[in-house]
Amino acid sequence: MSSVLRSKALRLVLPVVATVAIVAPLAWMWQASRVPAAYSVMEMGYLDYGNGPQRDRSVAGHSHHVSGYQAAPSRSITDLVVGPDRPADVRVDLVTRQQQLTVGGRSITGYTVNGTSPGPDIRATEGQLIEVHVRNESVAAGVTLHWHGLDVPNAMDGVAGVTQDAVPAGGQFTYRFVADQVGSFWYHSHQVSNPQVAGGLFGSLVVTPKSGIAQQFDVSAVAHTYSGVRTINGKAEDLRVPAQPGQLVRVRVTNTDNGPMQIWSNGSYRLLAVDGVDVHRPPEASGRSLTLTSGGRADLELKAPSDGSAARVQLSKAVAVIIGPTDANPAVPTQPTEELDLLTYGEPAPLGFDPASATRRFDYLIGRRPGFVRGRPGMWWSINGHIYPNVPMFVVREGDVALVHIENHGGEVHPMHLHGHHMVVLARNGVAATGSPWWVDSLNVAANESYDVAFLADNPGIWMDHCHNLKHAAQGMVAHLMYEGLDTPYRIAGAADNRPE
Ligand SMILES: [Cu+2]
Repeated sequence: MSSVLRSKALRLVLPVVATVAIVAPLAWMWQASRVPAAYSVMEMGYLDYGNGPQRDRSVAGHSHHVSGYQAAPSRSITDLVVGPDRPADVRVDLVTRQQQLTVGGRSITGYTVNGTSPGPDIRATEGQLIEVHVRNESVAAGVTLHWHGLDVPNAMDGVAGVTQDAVPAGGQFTYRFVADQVGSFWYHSHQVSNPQVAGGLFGSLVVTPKSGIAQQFDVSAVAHTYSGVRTINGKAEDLRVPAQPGQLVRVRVTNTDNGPMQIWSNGSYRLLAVDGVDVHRPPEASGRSLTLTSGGRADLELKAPSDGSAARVQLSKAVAVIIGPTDANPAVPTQPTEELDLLTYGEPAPLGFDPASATRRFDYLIGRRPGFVRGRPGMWWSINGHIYPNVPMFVVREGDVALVHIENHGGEVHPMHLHGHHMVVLARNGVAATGSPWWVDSLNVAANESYDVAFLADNPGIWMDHCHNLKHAAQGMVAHLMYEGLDTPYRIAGAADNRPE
């Protein structure tokens, strides 16, 4: 072959080689991002033992998939229930429907529980067994109910495709759990949760102590934005509490939206509890705005002013809780620029475990990178550098003390929600917490912030550990925490069309 011909041939071949070199990895990435018609969360991504013990070291070398792990005897999460012989103390029947809602005079396509959104308040006393019977009348995509913040037995956690199959229209499911925790919680669908929660498929759940509460009024204020309309308890208007001068009011605020909410008042307040856990010795706070993260709850105590005027608590700029005479109309207070910082609020108290004795150390590093998710190209959320479904499965053993280092390089705020456990904040941006133990199930991690949190692995199961901006979750910001030796018979997608996000 002459050198002219050779160079001609090269000129033809090189672009082809270059194209293949570019396209082949892309095609592989595209292929790898597609998920099977039905798959177990146990087969997603890779195992992360957090430098802790591994059950079977011979598996660790090739632990990209969990299948080798499952070769060891395992127990199904379906066993993780409250004993069926124990009778219920509180029985609730719920019916879910897809229907038009009227909010602020506008008709909105949404979802109801027993005909309303929010659904009924579920109330129980500490230690009672709650039994909730759900019948899905008309939600075509199916429903589940997740008990946000209640660390229920795993099989009752209500995550479609992980702890149960979605309940199809015409189907039913019974949840049973003991209300061992006192405080403010909420329930919401965890099937196609982004549109279903945005559309109203949720309600409040409150567990009061046996001894009762100190306040004369106990008010749930479920904040939600329906198609751009800000509401409290489903109404686009202020919530009025007719307290007499000097009377105390407990306002249980739940943020059911995807983004954080600001809370502030025209006087002082005490923050009694966060995410269903009491703050230890909370002082009066004034001139401070409180950030309530997506999915989070804040119990505020307010006193009706002794001069007969009204206290006003803004839940965002749009709506407020007004405490005092029913005809009072206090002005909207200016939002304070200073924040109530839970890193220093209240006084220290024992945690019940020692973070210094940690047996697992995990990273949860949030970023963004280009790639494919479910066959679609884009800039996607990443967890420890990986994008869905190649995300970490954090592995613990019962009794482990786990530390999690969270860093947000994702450019947006991420409300991180761990199911089945409460995490205590040890530090933010490297600065140690010095106030009351700051327990959360939903943590507002702003852009460029880092948090160090710890939890005790005391509730066996397979638990979601995800962003509660449910849009982000649907974009793949989902990982799981599993206890070794467990397995689930449920599948994402599959015949039940389980889509937890
Ligand atoms: Cu997020």
